[in-house]
Amino acid sequence: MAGRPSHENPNAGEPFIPGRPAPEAPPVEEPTTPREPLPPKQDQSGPEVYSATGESADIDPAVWAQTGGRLTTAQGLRLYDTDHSLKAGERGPVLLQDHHLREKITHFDHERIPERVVHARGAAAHGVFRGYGTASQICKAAFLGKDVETPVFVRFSTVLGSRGSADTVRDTRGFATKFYTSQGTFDLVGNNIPVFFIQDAIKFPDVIHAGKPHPDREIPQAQSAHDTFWDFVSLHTEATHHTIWAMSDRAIPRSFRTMEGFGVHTFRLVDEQGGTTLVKFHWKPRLGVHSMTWEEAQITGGMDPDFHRRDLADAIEAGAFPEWELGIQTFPDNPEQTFEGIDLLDPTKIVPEEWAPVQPIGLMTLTANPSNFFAETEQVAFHPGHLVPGIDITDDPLLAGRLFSYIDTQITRLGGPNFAQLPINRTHAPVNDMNRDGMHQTAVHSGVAPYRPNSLDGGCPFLAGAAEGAYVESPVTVPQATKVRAAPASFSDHTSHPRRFYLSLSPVEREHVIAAYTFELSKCYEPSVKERQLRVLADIDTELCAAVAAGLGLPAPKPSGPLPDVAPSPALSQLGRSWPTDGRVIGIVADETSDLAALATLRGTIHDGGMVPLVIAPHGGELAGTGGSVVTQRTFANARSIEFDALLLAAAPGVGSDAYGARDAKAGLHTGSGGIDPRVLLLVSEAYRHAKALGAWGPGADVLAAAGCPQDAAGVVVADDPGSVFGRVTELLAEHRAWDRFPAGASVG
Ligand code: HDD
Repeated sequence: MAGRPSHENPNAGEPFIPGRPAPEAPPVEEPTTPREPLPPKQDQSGPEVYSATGESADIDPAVWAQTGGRLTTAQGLRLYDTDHSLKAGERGPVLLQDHHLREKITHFDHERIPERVVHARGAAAHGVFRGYGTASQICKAAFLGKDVETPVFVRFSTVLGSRGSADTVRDTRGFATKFYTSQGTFDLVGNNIPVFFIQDAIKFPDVIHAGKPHPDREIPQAQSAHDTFWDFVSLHTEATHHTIWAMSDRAIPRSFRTMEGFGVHTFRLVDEQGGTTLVKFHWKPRLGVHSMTWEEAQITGGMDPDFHRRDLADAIEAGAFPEWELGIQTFPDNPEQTFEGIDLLDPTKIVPEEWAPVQPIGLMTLTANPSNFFAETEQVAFHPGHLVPGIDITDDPLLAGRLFSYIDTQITRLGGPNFAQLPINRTHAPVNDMNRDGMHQTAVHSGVAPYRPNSLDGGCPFLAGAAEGAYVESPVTVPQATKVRAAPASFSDHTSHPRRFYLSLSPVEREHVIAAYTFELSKCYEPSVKERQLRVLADIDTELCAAVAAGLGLPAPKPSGPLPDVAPSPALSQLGRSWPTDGRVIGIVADETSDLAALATLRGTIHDGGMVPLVIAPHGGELAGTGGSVVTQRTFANARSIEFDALLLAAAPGVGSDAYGARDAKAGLHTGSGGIDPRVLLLVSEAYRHAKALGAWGPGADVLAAAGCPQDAAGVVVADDPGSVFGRVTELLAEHRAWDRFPAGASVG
C-alpha cells in the first residue's frame, strides 16, 4: 500500500560482510494522515477459531463459547463419558492420568470470583436510551441528541449485603447505568438516594467497615441495625442526611422499577463552544416512587429473598418494560460552585426541585434480561470516570476518590487490567489504545509500535483533535491554595438538609421514619450509641427525637441550639400523586364455588389493563365449577400477601379447603374465624394491615368480616359485580396504598 513503511528487513538478501557498512535503509517518514492499523504479521495473527464441529466459529465470544452439538473438553476434544472418573477397575482407585476429570474439577474450583466489596448483590437488564435533544444546547455529548438511541446496561444493587443476601433489606440501592455511546462508554454510577454518607472518599473504608457485619461473628448480614453502623453515623454527623433517607421508605423499594436514581455529585456539562453548566442527574421512574412497608420487607426477606430481581426479570419478560426519564437540575458554573447558598461540591446536600426543577433530557427503557448472570451482571464494571465529551467532573472530594477506586477494585475482582475486553464491558465505539498484554489478554494486537509518536506502524494510532477528543479539560481556574487536609466551612452544616427532608414527608411517611430509627437503634446493645444518636436526632426535629426516645425507653435530649428554619420540599414525599398501574400484581382468592365465568372475564380485564392477575385457590391445576374452569397460579399453601399489590375476594373458602389444610384442621392446628381457611384470613389481614386495596363480591365479603377488615375502611371495596369492584381497586392502586388506613402514630412501619 502506498506510503506504508515496509515490515521487511531492509537488509534482507544482502550478504553480511564484516567491516563493510550496512546498506542504508530507506528513510522512514513519520506519516501525517491517519489510516487503519497495519495488518498483523504472520507470527502475530491469532489462530483461526473453530467450533467443536470443525466449522469456523464467529469470533464473538458469546457464540464461540458454545458451539457444536457435542460435549467437548476446553480444548475441543469430543467426550464419550463425563459421568465416571477413570479407575483401575470398577472398584479400584481413580487414576491421576484422567485429564478430563482434572480439567473439569480444576475449572469448577475456580468458578467464583471475589464479590464486589460493596454492592455485591445486584440484578441487571439491557435496554435503550433515547435522547430528547433538550440538553444539546448545554451539552455536546452525542447520545443526548434528539432521537439518538444508545444501548444501555443497568445494574441495580443493595450496598451492604453479600451476593447471596436478600433483596428487600433496608439499604441504599445502587443504580448504575452503562451507556454504550457512539463516542465511547459513559457510566452514570448512582444510587436511589441523592446524597452520600461522607463528604470525602478517604472515609469510604470507614463507613463501609462500620456498615458491614461485625468482624468477630460476621453478623448481622445486609443490615444497618447494629452497633458499629450507629456508632459511626452518630460520630460522623455528616452522615445524618443519608441516614434519614435510609430510615425512610426509600430504603425499602417496592421494586427496582419504582425507584428514583441520582448521580449524587454535581457534574459539569460542556457545550459545543466550550461553555459550561453545573448539573445534577436524576432518573424518574414512569411508574412513580413506591415502597414496601417494613413488615412486608421483612416477610419478603424470608418468603422470597429474590423478590426484586424476580420482579424486574418477570416484568421485562412479560413486555412491561420499565422506563425512567433522565433529567437534570442545572446551575450556573460560578466560581463558588454554589446555588442559592447550597454548596454543590458537598455530596451530603441536595437542591430542592422546587428551586431548580428537574428538566427531562431523555428516556431509558429496559427491554431485555441478561442471558448469563455471571458474564453480564457479575462481570460488568462501572466507573464514574467513564465520561464522554460534553460531560465532565467537578471538584467534589468524594468523586475524586471514586475516580481512583473503581478501576482499582476491578483489577482484583476481575483478575487483571483487561476487564474492558469482557463482552459486557466492551465499548461500542472502535478501540485503538496502546494498552498491551496483562492477565486475561484476549485481543491479538497487530503492529509493532504501541507507542506515540511512531513511524513503524504508520504513525497509528493518531490523535483526535480537541473538538472531538475526550478528557479535554474545561479551563477551570484552580485557586491559589495551600495544601491542607480540611473541608470548607460550608461542609459543616449537617442538620438543615436532613431537617428539610423530614419536614417534607407526609405524616405517615414520618411515622415510618420514626419506626425505622426506633427499630434499628433498639437492635444496638451499647446505650452510649443510642444516646448519642438521639442527640443527633434532637438537632433534626424535636418530635422525631421524642418519638424515637420513647420507643427506646430513653430520655429525649434537648437540641444543641435553635433548629434551622427550613422550608419543606414537597417533591421529596412519595404521596399525593397518581401513577400508572402497569405490572401491578392482583391476587384473586377463588374456589370451586366462585363464578368462574365472571372470573375468566375479570382476568382478561386485568391483563388488558397491563396488570398481572394471579388466581389463588385451594389447590394447583384448575378450578372447575360454575361457568367453566380457570387455571390457578397460586395455592393457599404457597401464597403470601407480600406478592400482591391488591387482593380480590371471589369466595370464602372454608377451613381445610385443600389436602394440607384438611390435615392441619384435623390435627387441630388451624381453626379459621367464621369457618374460613386461616391461611386466607392471614393473607387478607396482612394485605389490610399493609394498606393494600381489597375488593370483594358475593361470599368474598364474608372473608373481610372474618379477617377483621371493616367494609367501610379506606381502600376496601365491596360491590355486587367483579367489574365495578376492580374499577375502583385500579384507582386505589394508582396511589399505591390506601394511605388513610395507616392510623397516625401507630403505623406498621
Ligand atoms: Fe461506589 C460500587 C455507587 C461512593 C467505591 N458504587 C458501586 C456501585 C454503585 C456505587 C451503584 C455498584 C456498581 C455495580 O453495579 O457494579 N458509590 C456509589 C455512589 C457513591 C459511591 C452513588 C457516592 C456518591 N464508591 C464510593 C466511594 C468509593 C466507592 C467514595 C471509594 C472511594 N463503589 C466503590 C467500589 C465499587 C463500588 C469499591 C465496588 C464494586 C465496584 O466498585 O465495581 O470501587
